Parts: sequence; structure tokens; C-alpha cells
Amino acid sequence: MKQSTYDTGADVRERALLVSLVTDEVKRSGSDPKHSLQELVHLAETAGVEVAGRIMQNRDVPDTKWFVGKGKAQELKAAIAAEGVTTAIFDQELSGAQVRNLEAELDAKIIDRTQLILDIFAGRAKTREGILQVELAQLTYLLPRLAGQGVNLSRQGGGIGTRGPGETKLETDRRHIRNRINELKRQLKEVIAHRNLHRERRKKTGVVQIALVGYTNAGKSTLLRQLTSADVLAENKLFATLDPTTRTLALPSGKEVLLTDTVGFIQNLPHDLVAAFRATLEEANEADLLLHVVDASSPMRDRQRTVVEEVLGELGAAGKPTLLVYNKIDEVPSNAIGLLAGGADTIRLSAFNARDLDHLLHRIEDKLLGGICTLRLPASRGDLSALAYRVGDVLSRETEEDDLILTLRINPADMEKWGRPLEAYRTAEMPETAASEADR
Ligand SMILES: Nc1nc2c(ncn2[C@@H]2O[C@H](COP(=O)(O)OP(=O)(O)O)[C@@H](O)[C@H]2O)c(=O)[nH]1
Ligand SMILES: [Mg+2]
Repeated sequence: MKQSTYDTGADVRERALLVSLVTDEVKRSGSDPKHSLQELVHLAETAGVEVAGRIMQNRDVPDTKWFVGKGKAQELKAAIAAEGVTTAIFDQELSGAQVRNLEAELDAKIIDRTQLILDIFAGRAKTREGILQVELAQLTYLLPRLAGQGVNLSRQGGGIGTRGPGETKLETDRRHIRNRINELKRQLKEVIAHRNLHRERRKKTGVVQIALVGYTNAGKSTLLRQLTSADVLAENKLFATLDPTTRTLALPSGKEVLLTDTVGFIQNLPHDLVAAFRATLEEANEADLLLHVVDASSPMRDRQRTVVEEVLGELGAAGKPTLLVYNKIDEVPSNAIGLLAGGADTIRLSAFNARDLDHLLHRIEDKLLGGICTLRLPASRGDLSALAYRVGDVLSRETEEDDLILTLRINPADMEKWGRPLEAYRTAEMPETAASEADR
């Protein structure tokens, strides 16, 4: 169960047909089925599935036997045969009986949205807690649907020799799953109890970590690819245990940090999956800096941004240094760019614009190491220049008549705490990177 359904290690990519049934209930729920299907395409691609086509049907209620109408089921069957499709992915939840009927009739693997999402989580979970949470969610989802899946679970947990008289295979399988679920819950309790301990240990490696968070389709993976060259996997370097979603990133100063992609947020995430999803976001808690990527071109961007912020808050990551990155600015009409909400730690860019990316790197550096500021101190005030050298990282030093001009990198928190006497001597010039932001 731990492996993704699609992660077969084979070269052939799974080809799938995506199906959405727009029922009265779906219409009443107020969610947009077209948008949801579009998101399903993205999710399928994230899971490594090739999307061969999509089919939508309107129907008052689902067909009890086939979910879609009988005629539509025949249409699906023909499309599956013609397209060399191995899997049909439904945007709504199916009953066990519907899965069984469709599987037999269409001769294809039948998956619904929830299972697809769980597959993505399974492929991404890294921490022990994440792996346990995802397996727990998978089994909890599977249990009531077991009748519909021709799954042989006898390999799980070993011998079935204890099967009682008259007990069916299905009951045995159910019992195995229940035992496994209890075992997972027990292990999770242990892991959670030790969680903070591990985190502190990992922190000591001293490597700066940055995590990309945000809604699915915001452009997190694109940014990871664009910012780091594809062949510089972190794996090849110091950190043999890292997975391919983490890469080393060189900042303008030459300092190397780790950049990690995370599983994106998903609209209407089924409630049972929330714990599993959060466990895959563990990196966000470990990170020194979060890049919260928002799709600026989406009409849902404000809502999406709020949801992400809320969940990060619940994870205990609310106070973390964060840059709000409005991506896909190339898709936003120029007169609407000013409407993008956000404070000083906001940046607007396109992942495909080299100048924007360079700018982002400078902003990351400023955020991690502190911004650059210039001080004009009276040469007689040796106490102030000594303080500047203590709290900041002096980059250049010049004298002009009776003044000493220092350019230094200083962390805003340090400036606040120790640098107060220096405030009065800051020159009005804008720091380098803030100035280039202003000309947008
Ligand atoms: N126009 C435009 N499209 C982008 C930009 N960044 C990403 N995309 C596209 O948005 C889609 C989702 O990107 P992806 O990186 O997979 O999003 P993720 O789910 O957050 O990882 C892809 O089709 C990208 O090509 C951008 O700056 N501008
Ligand atoms: Mg992605």
C-alpha cells in the first residue's frame, strides 16, 4: 500500500481517461465541475499519469450500477479500447459495487479522485509519520469499498491460517485491514510523541532549507525546475537520503541552500485525507523560509491564499519567515497587477522570466540574511561603527569628508533588537533589491 499505484518502476506511463458526472447534488454544492475536472487533469499528471481524454456527463442522480448512464458506460468502453487506455479516473466517489461493475465491463482499472490524491501523497510522503498517515488513510478508504476491489491482501501481515470456519475471504481481508489500521494508529502515536526530538536533531545539520508551499497548479514544481538546473539533484551532493523533490539552490552570494517542493493544496480535500496531507507538509515545518506560491491569474487566488495560510497556522508554521510569491504574472492584465494583496514580503513574477527569477533569488537572500542598508556615521563616533560591525555584516566602507559610510547586510530582527542607535544614521536610499521591485 505504501507505493503509489502508478509507481510501478516500468517505463510505460499509465494512460487514463478522466470522467466527471455532473449530478443535481454536484450542482447544488456550488463547486464548478469544469474547474474540478481541470484540477483532476493536473492531479493525474502530478501522479505521472498521461491523460488521454476527458468525458463529462449530466445526470440527475448517479446510476446505481454503472455510476454514469448505461449508454455512457458503453461509450467509455469504446474510448478505452480505441485509446489504449488502462485506467479510468472519476472525479466523484464511487461505491464498491460501481467500481466492480465498471472494472469488469470496461476492462480497465477504476480509480476515483480520493484514491488518486492518496496515490500522490503516497509518492511524496517522506517522514515516517507521513508514510504511516498515508497508509492509514488508504486503508481507511479501502475498508468499506473492499467488496468492489478484487484485491488480494493475504500478503499483508502474513499467514491466514487462523481463518475461522465459515468465514469468507472478504471477512478475513477486512480483519487484516482492521488489524493493520490499529497497528498503524499505535505506531503513529509513538512517532508523534518523538516528533519534536527528531526535528531538533535534524536542525543541527545547519543547512538552510526553503520549502515551496501553495495550491496545486500555482507553479511550485515549475519554480523548482526553473531555479535549479535539472541535473543538479541534491542527491548527487551531500545529502544521499534526499528525494528528487529537493534540490540545491545557489543564491547570488554563492551560498547554497536546499529548495524543496511540497504536495500542493487541493480544493475540497476529502476530510479523511486531511491528516495524511498535513503529514506530507512536514517539510514546511522544518524549513527556515517558506515560499508561498499563489497563482495570480486564478480567480480563486485570494481564497486559496487564505486557506494555505490557515493550514500553515494550524501546522505551527505561521510565524515562519515567508515570501508571498504571486506567480503567472504574465497571465494577469497589467491594470490588475496592483490589486494583488500583500505586504512588504510580496513578490510578483513569472516562473518563465529569467529577470524575475534573478530578482526572486535576491529577495530570498535578503530574507534569509537580512537586507542591505547604508549608514552615514560621523567619523568621531567609533562606538556606532563598532556596533554596526557587531550586529551586521559590513560589505563596504568608505569615508566622505567627516563621515564614515558603511554598507551592511543586517537582519531586520537584529536591527530591531541591537541596532536602534543606528536607525537615525540610515541613509534614505532604498536597498538595492527593493528599488528594482519598485520599478515594476
Ligand atoms: N503562464 C504561466 N504559466 C505558468 C507559470 N508557472 C507555471 N505555469 C504553468 O502552470 C501549470 C502548473 O505548474 P506546476 O509547476 O505543475 O504547479 P504546482 O502544482 O504548483 O507544482 C503548468 O502548466 C505550468 O507550465 C507562469 O509563470 N506563467
Ligand atoms: Mg507540483
